Amino acid sequence: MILLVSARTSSLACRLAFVLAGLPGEVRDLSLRGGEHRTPEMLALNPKGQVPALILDSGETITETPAIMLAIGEMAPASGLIPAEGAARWRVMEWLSWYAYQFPRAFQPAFRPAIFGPPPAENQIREGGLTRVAEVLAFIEASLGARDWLVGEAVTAADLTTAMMTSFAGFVGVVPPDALMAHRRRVFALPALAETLKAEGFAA
Ligand SMILES: N[C@@H](CCC(=O)N[C@@H](CS)C(=O)NCC(=O)O)C(=O)O
Repeated sequence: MILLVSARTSSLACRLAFVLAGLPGEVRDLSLRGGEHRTPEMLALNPKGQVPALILDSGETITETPAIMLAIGEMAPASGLIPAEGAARWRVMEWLSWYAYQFPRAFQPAFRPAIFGPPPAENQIREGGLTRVAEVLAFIEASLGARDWLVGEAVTAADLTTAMMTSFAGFVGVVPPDALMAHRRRVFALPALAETLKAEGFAA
């Protein structure tokens, strides 16, 4: 099994899940700048030309963060990343679906406003994105309350997409609420993640 990622991109969340799950296989870090995700070989594996992508031993490729998280969680049930059943499972899927909508809606205009409109509109588009980033973080903060983890008593896939978004907020210059910084510290302190976080360029 191979997980295709690129350091300092949203693929971080699936990369953390893959490592926490302890699945056999390789994490392959592609340079987006170098176009490594769009070589003929990579496009044959994933015509979307994006990371993350999970290449199964069968040769099938699974894309989209929520689907990859589900695959990883189901292949490693003991990890608890995707709870086995009931409301906890549905709640994690709810967070992942919400992430899949909110991340491009909020963070992409903040990162790359030029994709969404011509130069005169860029600043306004960026500002709109930054406002939505702050709203997304405030919503997570309110949902987390005084708890350590978003769902249940241990880390789940929902905490990994959240920790990634908390990091990305910093990249676009939005200061995350203290509670989310503390939440990210809890995620990043998981011993299994130390090497991966170093490889992604996060200080120990
Ligand atoms: N909907 C996808 C989005 C993946 C995505 O946007 N990946 C970006 C990195 S953050 C990418 O590969 N960009 C390179 C490109 O589109 O050429 C998911 O949630 O996994």
